[in-house]
Amino acid sequence: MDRTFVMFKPDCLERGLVGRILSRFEEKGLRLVAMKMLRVTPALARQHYAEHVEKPFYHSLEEFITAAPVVATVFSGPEVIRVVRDMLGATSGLNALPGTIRGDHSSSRQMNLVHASDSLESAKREIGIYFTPSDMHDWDPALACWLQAPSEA
Ligand code: FUP
Repeated sequence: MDRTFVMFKPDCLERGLVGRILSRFEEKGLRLVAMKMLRVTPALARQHYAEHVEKPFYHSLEEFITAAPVVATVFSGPEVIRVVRDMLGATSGLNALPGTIRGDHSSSRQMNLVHASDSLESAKREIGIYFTPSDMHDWDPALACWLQAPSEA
């Protein structure tokens, strides 16, 4: 099963939305396999957002992502990288469709509540930044047999 890195950003904590949004992933049937709370430092922000460091919005993005703690998680599930990105919606909450997490709760391009990996390669890279292999807890929920047919596995 694939894994994806999902981070509840400072606005999510400040607005008290972590529980509600985490529940949406649980209700979808995704499996939580790692979770930790931390404060992103400027150095960690530069590592996480390496592809954006030279962009004009980077300074503001770094200030935002370091402004309060985050909750870093890993979820597993079938096609989980695409499924979580679809659940988040477009990057800007103003463009994200109603029914998506950002569409329902965000009106901002920067304060878009949750980050999720956009490819297998970035999932591996981002999980490696925040977690060690011993932080991962693969487990088989008793209800798994009611989430997918055996033929789909
Ligand atoms: P996403 O993959 O949806 O998280 O979005 P991007 O990788 O394109 O952007 C990374 C983060 O930079 C986003 F969470 C929002 C932020 N951002 C800005 O603050 N301003 C911009 O103009 C574009 C992105």
